[in-house]
Amino acid sequence: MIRPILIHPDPRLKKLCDPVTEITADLRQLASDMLETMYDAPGIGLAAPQVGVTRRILVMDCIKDGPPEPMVLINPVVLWRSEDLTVYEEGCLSIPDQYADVKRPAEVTVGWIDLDGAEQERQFAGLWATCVQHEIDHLDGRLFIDYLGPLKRQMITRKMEKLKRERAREAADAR
Ligand code: K2U
Ligand code: ZN
Repeated sequence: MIRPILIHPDPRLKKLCDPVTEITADLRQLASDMLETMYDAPGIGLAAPQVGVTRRILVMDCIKDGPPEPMVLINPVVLWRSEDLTVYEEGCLSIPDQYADVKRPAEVTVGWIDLDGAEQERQFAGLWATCVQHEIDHLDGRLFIDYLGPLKRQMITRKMEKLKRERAREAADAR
Protein backbone atom coordinates (compact mmCIF):
# COMPACT_ATOMS: atom_id res chain seq x y z
CA MET A 1 0.00 0.00 0.00
CA ILE A 2 1.08 3.60 -0.57
CA ARG A 3 2.37 5.06 2.69
CA PRO A 4 2.44 8.79 3.63
CA ILE A 5 5.86 10.42 3.16
CA LEU A 6 7.12 12.41 6.17
CA ILE A 7 7.90 16.08 5.50
CA HIS A 8 10.97 17.84 7.02
CA PRO A 9 11.31 18.91 9.83
CA ASP A 10 10.48 15.62 11.55
CA PRO A 11 12.62 13.95 14.26
CA ARG A 12 12.25 10.58 12.52
CA LEU A 13 14.11 11.98 9.50
CA LYS A 14 17.10 12.86 11.71
CA LYS A 15 17.45 9.51 13.48
CA LEU A 16 20.30 7.06 12.92
CA CYS A 17 18.31 4.09 11.66
CA ASP A 18 18.62 0.58 13.16
CA PRO A 19 20.17 -2.29 11.17
CA VAL A 20 17.78 -4.97 9.90
CA THR A 21 18.46 -8.18 11.84
CA GLU A 22 15.96 -10.56 10.19
CA ILE A 23 14.24 -10.60 6.81
CA THR A 24 10.60 -11.19 7.73
CA ALA A 25 7.32 -11.08 5.85
CA ASP A 26 6.75 -7.66 7.42
CA LEU A 27 10.05 -6.41 5.98
CA ARG A 28 9.08 -7.72 2.54
CA GLN A 29 5.73 -5.92 2.83
CA LEU A 30 7.56 -2.72 3.84
CA ALA A 31 9.88 -3.00 0.80
CA SER A 32 6.88 -3.57 -1.48
CA ASP A 33 5.04 -0.57 0.03
CA MET A 34 8.17 1.59 -0.30
CA LEU A 35 8.49 0.74 -4.02
CA GLU A 36 4.77 1.43 -4.58
CA THR A 37 5.08 4.72 -2.68
CA MET A 38 8.23 5.70 -4.63
CA TYR A 39 6.66 5.05 -8.05
CA ASP A 40 3.50 6.91 -7.01
CA ALA A 41 5.40 10.01 -5.81
CA PRO A 42 7.06 9.73 -8.42
CA GLY A 43 10.62 9.33 -7.33
CA ILE A 44 13.73 7.32 -8.15
CA GLY A 45 14.61 6.46 -4.57
CA LEU A 46 13.02 6.19 -1.11
CA ALA A 47 14.46 5.36 2.33
CA ALA A 48 12.46 3.73 5.15
CA PRO A 49 12.67 6.73 7.54
CA GLN A 50 10.77 8.76 4.91
CA VAL A 51 7.73 6.57 5.60
CA GLY A 52 8.35 6.69 9.36
CA VAL A 53 10.25 3.40 9.72
CA THR A 54 13.72 4.02 11.20
CA ARG A 55 15.33 0.85 9.84
CA ARG A 56 18.22 0.48 7.40
CA ILE A 57 16.39 -0.35 4.16
CA LEU A 58 16.07 1.70 0.97
CA VAL A 59 14.59 1.21 -2.50
CA MET A 60 15.74 2.66 -5.84
CA ASP A 61 14.84 2.62 -9.51
CA CYS A 62 16.75 5.19 -11.52
CA ILE A 63 15.75 3.77 -14.91
CA LYS A 64 14.02 6.56 -16.87
CA ASP A 65 12.82 4.94 -20.09
CA GLY A 66 12.85 1.18 -20.36
CA PRO A 67 11.72 -1.68 -18.09
CA PRO A 68 11.77 -0.70 -14.40
CA GLU A 69 14.72 -2.02 -12.40
CA PRO A 70 13.54 -1.90 -8.76
CA MET A 71 16.29 -2.47 -6.20
CA VAL A 72 15.91 -3.17 -2.46
CA LEU A 73 19.06 -2.52 -0.37
CA ILE A 74 19.12 -3.79 3.25
CA ASN A 75 21.91 -2.58 5.61
CA PRO A 76 23.75 -0.82 2.75
CA VAL A 77 27.39 0.22 3.31
CA VAL A 78 29.58 2.40 1.09
CA LEU A 79 32.75 0.35 0.55
CA TRP A 80 34.58 2.75 -1.83
CA ARG A 81 34.18 6.34 -3.02
CA SER A 82 35.80 7.85 -6.13
CA GLU A 83 38.08 10.86 -5.73
CA ASP A 84 36.16 12.54 -8.55
CA LEU A 85 33.14 14.51 -7.40
CA THR A 86 30.01 15.45 -9.37
CA VAL A 87 27.41 18.12 -8.69
CA TYR A 88 23.72 17.28 -9.07
CA GLU A 89 20.70 19.52 -8.42
CA GLU A 90 19.06 17.33 -5.79
CA GLY A 91 15.51 17.24 -4.53
CA CYS A 92 13.89 15.12 -1.82
CA LEU A 93 10.40 13.67 -1.47
CA SER A 94 10.52 14.79 2.19
CA ILE A 95 11.39 18.37 1.17
CA PRO A 96 8.98 18.95 -1.73
CA ASP A 97 9.73 21.48 -4.49
CA GLN A 98 13.10 22.53 -3.06
CA TYR A 99 16.26 21.91 -5.12
CA ALA A 100 19.93 22.68 -4.57
CA ASP A 101 23.30 21.67 -5.96
CA VAL A 102 25.00 18.94 -3.93
CA LYS A 103 28.54 17.72 -4.59
CA ARG A 104 29.16 13.99 -4.04
CA PRO A 105 31.68 11.35 -5.16
CA ALA A 106 30.95 10.52 -8.83
CA GLU A 107 31.12 6.75 -8.26
CA VAL A 108 30.60 4.55 -5.20
CA THR A 109 30.81 0.84 -4.46
CA VAL A 110 28.02 -0.29 -2.14
CA GLY A 111 27.59 -3.59 -0.30
CA TRP A 112 24.16 -4.71 0.99
CA ILE A 113 21.88 -7.65 1.75
CA ASP A 114 19.02 -8.32 -0.69
CA LEU A 115 15.51 -9.57 0.15
CA ASP A 116 16.72 -13.18 -0.27
CA GLY A 117 19.34 -12.56 2.42
CA ALA A 118 22.17 -12.72 -0.13
CA GLU A 119 25.15 -10.35 0.08
CA GLN A 120 25.42 -8.02 -2.92
CA GLU A 121 28.04 -5.54 -4.06
CA ARG A 122 27.83 -3.09 -7.00
CA GLN A 123 29.63 -0.01 -8.26
CA PHE A 124 27.27 2.87 -9.07
CA ALA A 125 27.90 5.85 -11.35
CA GLY A 126 25.82 8.75 -12.68
CA LEU A 127 22.36 9.30 -11.25
CA TRP A 128 22.41 5.88 -9.54
CA ALA A 129 25.51 6.96 -7.56
CA THR A 130 23.89 10.24 -6.54
CA CYS A 131 20.66 8.49 -5.61
CA VAL A 132 22.19 5.67 -3.54
CA GLN A 133 24.30 8.19 -1.56
CA HIS A 134 21.22 10.40 -1.03
CA GLU A 135 19.26 7.38 0.26
CA ILE A 136 22.04 6.05 2.52
CA ASP A 137 22.26 9.57 3.99
CA HIS A 138 18.57 9.22 4.93
CA LEU A 139 19.45 6.07 6.95
CA ASP A 140 22.00 8.16 8.85
CA GLY A 141 19.50 10.96 9.52
CA ARG A 142 21.17 13.25 6.97
CA LEU A 143 19.22 15.33 4.41
CA PHE A 144 20.61 17.01 1.27
CA ILE A 145 19.97 20.41 2.91
CA ASP A 146 22.56 19.50 5.55
CA TYR A 147 25.16 20.11 2.83
CA LEU A 148 23.93 23.69 2.27
CA GLY A 149 24.87 26.87 4.11
CA PRO A 150 22.94 27.63 7.31
CA LEU A 151 20.90 30.48 5.75
CA LYS A 152 19.68 28.44 2.77
CA ARG A 153 18.95 25.44 5.01
CA GLN A 154 16.99 27.66 7.42
CA MET A 155 15.03 29.24 4.55
CA ILE A 156 14.03 25.80 3.23
CA THR A 157 13.12 24.57 6.73
CA ARG A 158 10.90 27.65 7.27
CA LYS A 159 9.14 26.93 3.93
CA MET A 160 8.51 23.32 4.96
CA GLU A 161 7.13 24.39 8.37
CA LYS A 162 4.72 26.72 6.53
CA LEU A 163 3.73 23.92 4.12
CA LYS A 164 3.02 21.58 7.05
CA ARG A 165 0.86 24.22 8.76
CA GLU A 166 -1.10 24.70 5.53
CA ARG A 167 -1.55 20.93 5.04
CA ALA A 168 -2.69 20.57 8.67
CA ARG A 169 -5.25 23.38 8.16
CA GLU A 170 -6.54 21.77 4.93
CA ALA A 171 -6.87 18.42 6.71
CA ALA A 172 -8.76 20.08 9.59
CA ASP A 173 -11.09 21.91 7.14
CA ALA A 174 -11.73 18.65 5.29
CA ARG A 175 -12.95 16.93 8.48
O1 K2U B 1 15.04 10.17 -1.25
C1 K2U B 1 14.23 10.86 -1.86
O2 K2U B 1 13.68 11.83 -1.36
C2 K2U B 1 13.95 10.56 -3.34
C3 K2U B 1 14.89 11.44 -4.11
C4 K2U B 1 16.04 10.62 -4.60
C5 K2U B 1 17.05 11.47 -5.29
C6 K2U B 1 17.36 12.76 -4.85
C7 K2U B 1 18.32 13.50 -5.53
C8 K2U B 1 18.97 12.96 -6.62
C9 K2U B 1 18.67 11.68 -7.03
C10 K2U B 1 17.70 10.95 -6.36
C11 K2U B 1 14.18 12.17 -5.22
O3 K2U B 1 13.16 13.00 -4.75
S1 K2U B 1 13.43 11.18 -6.40
C12 K2U B 1 12.93 12.49 -7.50
C13 K2U B 1 13.96 12.68 -8.57
C14 K2U B 1 13.63 12.24 -9.81
C15 K2U B 1 14.56 12.32 -10.83
C16 K2U B 1 15.83 12.86 -10.60
C17 K2U B 1 16.15 13.29 -9.32
C18 K2U B 1 15.21 13.21 -8.28
ZN1 ZN C 1 15.39 12.35 0.06
